[in-house]
Amino acid sequence: MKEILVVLLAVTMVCIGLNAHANIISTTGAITKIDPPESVAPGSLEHDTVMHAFNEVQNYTLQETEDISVNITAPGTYDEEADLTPGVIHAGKQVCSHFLHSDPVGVIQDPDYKAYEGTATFDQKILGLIVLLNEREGSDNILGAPDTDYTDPGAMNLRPDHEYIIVSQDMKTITVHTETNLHVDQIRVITDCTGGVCMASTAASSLDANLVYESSDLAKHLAYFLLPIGAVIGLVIWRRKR
Ligand SMILES: [Ca+2]
Ligand SMILES: [Ca+2]
Repeated sequence: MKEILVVLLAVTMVCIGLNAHANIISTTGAITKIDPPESVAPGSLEHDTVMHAFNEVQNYTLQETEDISVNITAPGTYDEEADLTPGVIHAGKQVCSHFLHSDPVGVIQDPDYKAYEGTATFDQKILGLIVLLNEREGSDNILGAPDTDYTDPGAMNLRPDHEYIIVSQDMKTITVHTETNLHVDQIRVITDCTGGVCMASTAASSLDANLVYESSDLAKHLAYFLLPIGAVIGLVIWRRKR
């Protein structure tokens, strides 16, 4: 019996280690989750009513020279640059990253624009948001999706009286209202992937009404469920043979 417990514990630990990742688990309004696109360069992923959101790197440990400066690090409403709560995510931290992108069809001149509003919820806590171009540049090489082209980056910039971001008290949901014309509006969200999130991820996915549950998640969670059972059966058979 003691051996069975040890095997169960060991398999559970493997599950936690392998599944250190963070997901966009639900979206509302204009924000729609997609797989990482080929490009988010201006003109390459356009839509007049959809702000696209996708996961970038997963479970990445920031290296020695890779401190990441961010613009928002606390719950609250941000509708101008003066509201920002800047900070640094330091080397050694395990992070996941996510990207939001709006780009209206064609080129719209001031004062016209397309407005996008919606929410995105993550299964892990947000460490920081990048909404300004200064911080955005330099983070693409570290946190960008490996096969996505980030040429000619943009940022949200929080135009006063027009644009805002609300970060929820639990640091897991953002509400975005952005207005885009000439260029693109882009936001990078960095979440905490310290340790593992196997149990947390499963619980969050099954609790959420509008969850984005991919077939790969289902297969993974099924594997996590079956692995310990298989291990125990194997151990019992092995002990009976001795
Ligand atoms: Ca455009
Ligand atoms: Ca804008």
